[in-house]
Amino acid sequence: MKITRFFCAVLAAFSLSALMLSSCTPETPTDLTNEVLIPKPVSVTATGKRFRLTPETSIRVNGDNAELNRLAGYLAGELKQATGLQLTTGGDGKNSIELTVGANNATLGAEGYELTINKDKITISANESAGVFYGIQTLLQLTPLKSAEAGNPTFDIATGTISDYPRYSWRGSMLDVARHFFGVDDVKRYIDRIAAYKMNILHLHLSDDQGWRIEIKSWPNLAIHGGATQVGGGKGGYYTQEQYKEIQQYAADRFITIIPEIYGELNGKIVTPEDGRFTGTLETKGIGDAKNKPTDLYTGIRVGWSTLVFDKPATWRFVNDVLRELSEITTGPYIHIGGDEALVTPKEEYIAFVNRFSEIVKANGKKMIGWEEIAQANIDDNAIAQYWHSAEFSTTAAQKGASIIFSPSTRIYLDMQYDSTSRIGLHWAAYVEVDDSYNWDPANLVPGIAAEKILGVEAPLWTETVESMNDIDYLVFPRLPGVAEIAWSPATGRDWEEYKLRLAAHGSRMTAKGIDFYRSPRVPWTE
Ligand code: TNX
Repeated sequence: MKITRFFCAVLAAFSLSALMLSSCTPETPTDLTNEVLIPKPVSVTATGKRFRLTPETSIRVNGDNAELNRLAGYLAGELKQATGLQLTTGGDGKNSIELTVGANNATLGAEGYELTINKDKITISANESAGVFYGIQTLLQLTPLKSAEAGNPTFDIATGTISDYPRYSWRGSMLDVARHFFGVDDVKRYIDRIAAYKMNILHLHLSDDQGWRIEIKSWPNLAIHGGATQVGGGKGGYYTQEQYKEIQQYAADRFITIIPEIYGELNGKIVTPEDGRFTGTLETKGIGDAKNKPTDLYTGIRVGWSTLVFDKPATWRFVNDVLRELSEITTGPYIHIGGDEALVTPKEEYIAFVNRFSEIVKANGKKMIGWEEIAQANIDDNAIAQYWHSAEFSTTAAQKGASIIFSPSTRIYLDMQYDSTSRIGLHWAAYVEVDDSYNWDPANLVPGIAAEKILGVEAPLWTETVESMNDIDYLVFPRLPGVAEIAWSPATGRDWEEYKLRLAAHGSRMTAKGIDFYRSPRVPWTE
C-alpha cells in the first residue's frame, strides 16, 4: 500500500496521466487484499477500485425478509456510530449496500458469507442470516475510521470479493459474573465486543462460591442472599429471569448463544453443621433441619472447598428445580454444569453427581457441558467437555463420545496476567502474552483427539481480579481478536509475524470503540 502511494505521489508530481491519477487519489484504499481484517477471511480478491460510502448510500434488503430488515437496521446503526452517516433504506440499487440470503452456496455453510464490493454497489450474500451478520462485521472493519473528505463526509472502501466461512462452529468467550457481578449493560457491551470478531458463544459463569447470579423462582433466597456480595466484599447482584432473557435476546440478535453455567457443586451448600463444614444457603428457604443456617457469604477467592450432600432429598429437589427453571428460560440447547474443582467431593460421589446431573439435563431437553473433569463420569455423545489443562481427561471424554471445547489455561485464560507487571490478573497457569494466546492450534494441542470431536474454542475471563468494564477490556484486548481468528480462520499460513502487523493496525479501531487495550510491547502499534 505504501509503495502504491509512493507511485501515486511520483505520478502526481510529474502529472503523467490524468487517467492513471484518478485511480490513485492519496489515502484512497483500492487494494482490498491490503485491508486489515481480524479474523482473517478465507479468501480475498481485489479489483482495484473503490466504493464511496456517502450520505446518499442506501441499505437494501433483497426480498421481503423480516430478519434481513432487522439486520439492515443494525447495519445502519453501526455505520451511524462509526461514520456519523445516517443511511436510509430502500433506494433504486445504485450506491447501495444490499443484504441477501438464500445464496445456496454449499461452501459457505450456515455462517459463511460473500461480500462483493463493486464501484457502485456492495452486496452481502449468504445462505442464512447469520452469514449476513458476519459479512456486516467484515464490512464494518473495512469502513475507514476517518472520512475521505472533510465537510462532506465520504468513506472509501476498496473493491473486490471476500468469500468467508468459519473453521469451527464454537467460537466463544466466558464471562465470570459470579466472582464479580456485571450488570445487564456491561454484559451487552461484552456481547458487542465479541460479536465484532464473529464469535457466537457467550458462556456466563452464573454461580460460584462467591455468588449466585440468576433468579430461581422456587428458591428466591439463592439470588437474594447468595448474590448479595462479591469478591472483596462489595455489593454483588443477580439477573432476574426477565433480565436474563433480555441478555439472551440481545445476544441472539447478534447470533450469539448464551451458555448458562451453574457451578457443578451448586453453590447452595446443603452441608449440615454436623458435617463440620458449612451450613447451606438453601436452608434459608426452610429445608433441612432447623439447626441449619445460611452459609456465611464468602468473599475470598479460594476454590474447591464447597460441596453438596449427595444423599439428601433436598439436594435433588434443589438440583431439579434449578436445572428445570434454567432450562425453561434458556433458548440455546446447552446447560453447563461446571464440574471443575470439586476438590472436597469424594471421587465416587463426584461421578455419581455428574451422572445424575447429566440425566436431569437430558430430561430437560438440553445437552450437558462440563469442565474436562466430567470425563470421569458416564458421559456420552450428548455431552461436551471443556478442556482447560488435562490432556488425559479430554482425550478420555472424546473417547467416550463427547465433543471438546478448547480453553487451554496457559493460552487463552484471559484472566492470566500478560507479564509480572500486569496491573490485574492471576498467573497460576502462566503469564500469557498476546503471541502466546495466538500461537497454538486446537487441532494439535492435545494429540489423540479426533478432529471431528473438536467443536471449537472458548476464552474464559474469570473475574477474581476484574471489577469494571475497563478491567475487562484490559485483559480481554488485545488477546481476544487472536482467539477469534484461531476459531474462525483457516490454520494454513497462520503466522504471528504477519498477524501482529494486522493487530497493530487494528489498534485504532479498538480505541475508536473506547476499548483501552493493553499495549503489548510485542506488537508494533501504529496508533
Ligand atoms: C480455575 S480451570 C478455575 C476457576 C478460577 C480460575 C482462575 C477452571 C475450570 N476453574 O474457578 O476462577 O482458575 O484463573
